[in-house]
Amino acid sequence: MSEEKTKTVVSKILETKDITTCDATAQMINKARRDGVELCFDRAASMKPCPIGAQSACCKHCSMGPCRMNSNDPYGKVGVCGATIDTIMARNFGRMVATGTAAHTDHGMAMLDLFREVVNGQNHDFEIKDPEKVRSVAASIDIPVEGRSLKDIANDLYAELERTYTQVTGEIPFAKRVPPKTLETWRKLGIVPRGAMREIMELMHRTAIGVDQDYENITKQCSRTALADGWGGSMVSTEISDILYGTPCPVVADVNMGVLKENQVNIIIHGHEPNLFESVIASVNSPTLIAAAKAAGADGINLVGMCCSGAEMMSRHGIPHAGNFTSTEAVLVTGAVDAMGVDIQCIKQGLAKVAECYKTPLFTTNTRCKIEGVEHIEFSDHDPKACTDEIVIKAITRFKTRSLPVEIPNIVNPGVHGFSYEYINYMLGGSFRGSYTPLNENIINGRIRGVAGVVGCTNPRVKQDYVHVELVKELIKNDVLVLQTGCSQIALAKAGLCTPEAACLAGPGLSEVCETVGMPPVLGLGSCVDNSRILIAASEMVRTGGLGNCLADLPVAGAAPEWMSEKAIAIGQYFVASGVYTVFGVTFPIVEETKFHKLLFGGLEQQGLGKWGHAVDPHEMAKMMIAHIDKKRKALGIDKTRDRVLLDMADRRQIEAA
Ligand code: SF4
Ligand code: MSK
Repeated sequence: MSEEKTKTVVSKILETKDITTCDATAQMINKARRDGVELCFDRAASMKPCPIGAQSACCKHCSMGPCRMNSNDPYGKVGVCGATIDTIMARNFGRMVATGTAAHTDHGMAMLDLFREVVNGQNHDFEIKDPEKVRSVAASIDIPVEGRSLKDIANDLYAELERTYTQVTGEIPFAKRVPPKTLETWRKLGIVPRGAMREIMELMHRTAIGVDQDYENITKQCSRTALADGWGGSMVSTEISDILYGTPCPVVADVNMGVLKENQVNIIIHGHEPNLFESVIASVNSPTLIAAAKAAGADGINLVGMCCSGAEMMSRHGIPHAGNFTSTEAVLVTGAVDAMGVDIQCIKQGLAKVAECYKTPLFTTNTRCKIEGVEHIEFSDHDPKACTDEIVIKAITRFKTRSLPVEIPNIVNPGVHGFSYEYINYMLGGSFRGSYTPLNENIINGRIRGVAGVVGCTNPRVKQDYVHVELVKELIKNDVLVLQTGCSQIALAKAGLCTPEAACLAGPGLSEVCETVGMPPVLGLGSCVDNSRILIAASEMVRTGGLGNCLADLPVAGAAPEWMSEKAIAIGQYFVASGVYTVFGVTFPIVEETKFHKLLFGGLEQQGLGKWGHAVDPHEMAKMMIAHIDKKRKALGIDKTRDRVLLDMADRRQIEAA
């Protein structure tokens, strides 16, 4: 590396202990610095965020601007067109929701395209792996299943789910899964989604110059669009992935950079859609390619995941996982990665430079996501192995010609992952009468105080993994059961909290339940589109009874402590619109004490929905979430039962029998 380049990096140096709590990533940051290679952490340190943009107080929606508001006196001026601070912030927020929703729904549509072709017999490279799930999803939206062939049911299911995207009037199919009282609130507010394409289009239209200039009206369309994501595109994506590749059930999987093997051909797949990854699994198991790897001097081929497709494959197949979003460049610093294949979403352009520095072949594979200067090997559902075999062959060549020293952090964290909604049902109720009744009973009797969904990204603007881990530790210590997805799940896995043994860190009530059932206090559900599993689980809690009539009644809360993507804003808004108190960390794109702020952080709750919260400190965040859970317990009249947490033998037998 050139001396000049090294100096640039060192001049902006931050102590690794201030950057990450992940020891493997810290080791690689130090190595990158020695090598003079810049990572996202260095770029974050040298790129000061624009304070006006951070508060969403600027607009560039037309060429009369850009217009910047003064956040100290937000009502002191308006844009050239007269737009107020509330209009500007609501429009900016709306466009984030639209983008995030578009990402998840486009992903879901790709899954649905493949499903259609499999059902029509136009694609023989993939198949339906979980026929029971075809029937259960179909039945959940009133498609007759009794006495019908799988093909007929699947055809009808496709036709119904296509409406999630294309329908111009009416309600999306999965609205039928929404608890009736929640749906009634949505209908009253006019926010039941029609079809995702229509909602995204309308939101983009309404946020243009001179269209919707009423922040409350814009926010309604934000909710309607976000709901088309959570109960639409994301849910379709999860359900079809389960149908085509199998519904997850718990598997033991290793997480962290130590899953790379010096004497093997290491291949990392990173992104979001499972199709690429599933095909790579087939390629790395090809006897011909294994023989080629051995002929090149390797002991074998080692397939590893990262980010969300990694989380999905870990949950479904137990494939090892090397790290979350902020570690995707750092893992290349090991020098041990012989190829990285990426598809869509959260793929940093910075990967290209780091890959070049460490001579790792990087491949884009999806026509929607190319990177300037990076080799593209198009992945096709019709000949999937053409792409994935080539990636493996190029990885073998790189292994054979490895010329840089390899340094793999010797850290591996085993854990249990793959808690689908269906498995939680089975785990709690047993195979004969799977149900959420034991969960509800344990919430009512106070052993479990409530349930929290802790999800989302990591962000180099905050210490990697720290907020996730501290928040979750505090929640479980207070008997809050935690459900996880995405990069957050990987942070907790690295901290060792995805093991049944971690029950010892939970409060007395939650640890008792965990020990009885044999589950961790932190349940990993998969990738970021799999947040839809949390919606389904929450709906089942309402249906099971005893915890109110709608999602907003439940003693639950959500958090994305280190969020960074617009997808996270869409997810947050669909949880809020579904009735969940949702707390974000890092920063929130809003000027406090404005009318728009008051609407998102309080007004929506008064309309019968949930509300947003924001805190940077994980302990403060936990306090806010627990206070909300306690508020809901009180409203349900179950607040007194929490006094009874020390269990005698009779109590234990009751849990076991439940
Ligand atoms: Fe300025 Fe209005 Fe144009 Fe936005 S839309 S840039 S506030 S003039
Ligand atoms: S990958 S959206 S950084 S969770 Fe889904 Fe992770 Fe957030 Fe991307």
